[in-house]
Amino acid sequence: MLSMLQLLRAIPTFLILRFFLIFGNFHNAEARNRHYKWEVKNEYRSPDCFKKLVITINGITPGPTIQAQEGDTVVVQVNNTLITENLSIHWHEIRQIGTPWFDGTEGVTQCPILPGGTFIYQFVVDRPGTYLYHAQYGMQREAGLYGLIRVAPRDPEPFTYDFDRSIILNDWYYKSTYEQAAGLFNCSKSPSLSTDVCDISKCSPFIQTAIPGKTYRLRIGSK
Ligand SMILES: *[C@@H]1O[C@H](CO)[C@@H](O)[C@H](O)[C@H]1NC(C)=O
Ligand SMILES: *[C@@H]1O[C@H](CO)[C@@H](O)[C@H](O)[C@H]1NC(C)=O
Ligand SMILES: *[C@@H]1O[C@H](CO)[C@@H](O)[C@H](O)[C@H]1NC(C)=O
Ligand SMILES: [Cu+2]
Repeated sequence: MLSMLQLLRAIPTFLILRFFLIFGNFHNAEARNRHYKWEVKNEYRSPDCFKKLVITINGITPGPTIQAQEGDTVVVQVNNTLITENLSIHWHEIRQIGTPWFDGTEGVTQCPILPGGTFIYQFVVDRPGTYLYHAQYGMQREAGLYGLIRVAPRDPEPFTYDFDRSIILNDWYYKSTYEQAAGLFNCSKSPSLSTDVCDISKCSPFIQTAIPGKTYRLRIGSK
């Protein structure tokens, strides 16, 4: 008797679940808006054991990965919480058809986002693939202000894999980017992986483990 009652109670839940499953599938076929809220600020980080002032988005560098599907509209509210620096963000290889003012080229297609200011970028990702976004102001990109945009295709992918991994290549200096800017991308100022600057026994560089027999998709971002 009790189990019958539980079954009856479960029916509405089941129906609601079904409804969402159907609704979810239906929704997937349509272009959607992908909303992001970012807070950009200066913080201390030591990704390879060397502590330095970096620029984070919502506390992390590289910044959050934007996930969307072909044809979706990406909406990113960017709050500039840097104390003294202007800011703008470029969405690399996104064509900005009909929205050139969201391309992020500071001083050309937009005024910079002033310290304490907010700007909402809104653009369509019309082609599937993996893209980069990065700061387009000063050397903020080298200070950590960059990340990935993953745009899934509408049609199923023609290949299968067990894991989907991303690697972004970016310049990284131990001197602050303000000092570094004086020598303008002077490579002889970049660090080596010697133990005097980085104790590898305590803090290794990035390692990607792999399980034998599994297929990995690697998305590599660089510019
Ligand atoms: C960004 O700034 C707007 C306007 O000042 C504010 O409403 C919002 O809460 C801020 N968002 C974040 C993530 O700090
Ligand atoms: C920030 O941008 C404003 C408007 O373009 C400009 O007047 C100001 O000089 C810039 N500030 C810095 C520190 O570059
Ligand atoms: C690059 O940095 C090195 C070492 O600090 C310095 O000797 C050299 O003059 C710099 N080159 C330029 C073009 O600034
Ligand atoms: Cu770019």
